[in-house]
Amino acid sequence: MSYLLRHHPEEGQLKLDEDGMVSLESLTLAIRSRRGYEWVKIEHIRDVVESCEKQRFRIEGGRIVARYGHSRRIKPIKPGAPVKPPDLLYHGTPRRSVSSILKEGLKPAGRQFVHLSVTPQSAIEVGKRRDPKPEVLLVDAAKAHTDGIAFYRATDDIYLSEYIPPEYIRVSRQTGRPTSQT
Ligand code: HQG
Repeated sequence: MSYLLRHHPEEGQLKLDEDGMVSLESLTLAIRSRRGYEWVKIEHIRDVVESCEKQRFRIEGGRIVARYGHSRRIKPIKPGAPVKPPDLLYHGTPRRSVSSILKEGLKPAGRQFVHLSVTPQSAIEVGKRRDPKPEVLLVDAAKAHTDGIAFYRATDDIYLSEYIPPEYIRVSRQTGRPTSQT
C-alpha cells in the first residue's frame, strides 16, 4: 500500500487527487493485479489501516490516502492546512548526516516533506533505520512557525514541513555526541 500510494501510483494505474487520495476500489484492484495478492478485498485494506500503529493511511468517504512519506517523483500532494506545531519537534538521523544538516538545514531528500517527530523516542526509532546509534536533532518549531515556516500534521506523531533552515536546528544534549559525554 505504501509502495502504490507513496511512490508508484502509476504501477497500479492509480491517479492520486491533489490530496493524494484514491478510491478504495481502485486501490483494491491495483493490489489484486499484483501476483500473489489476487485474494485481497477492501476489508483487508481496512484492517491494515486500522491496525497500523504508525497511522500510515487514512480512509475518508470511500477514499484512502497515505498520510506521509510521498516521493518527490510523484505529483505534489497537499498535506492539509498548516497548523501550529508544538514548541519542540525532533528528527532522528544517522550520525553521518548531522554535520551536513547543521550546515544546510533539513531537506526532504527523496520525499516531498521533511518528517519531524513529536517525541525523542520516536525520532530515535526513525533514525535507527539507518544507524544503530542515531542522533536526535531538536527543531525549534515555535520560532520557525513564528518566522513563517509552515508545518502540517500527518499523524499523532509526525509533523511535515518543506524545509527547516539550520538556524532552527540543534543537537539534543541527551543523545548528542560529544555534548552528552561532557
Ligand atoms: C536526511 C518512515 C544530509 C534525513 C520513518 C534522513 C519516518 C539530510 C534522510 C518517515 C539532510 C531522508 C520519514 C541534509 C535531511 N544533509 N542528510 N541537509 N536533510 N537529511 O526516509 O525522516 O516506516 O526521506 O535526516 O519512520 O528518515 O516508511 O526521511 O535521514 O516516519 O512509514 O535525509 O519514513 O516511516 O530520509 O523518514 P527519509 P526520514 P515508514
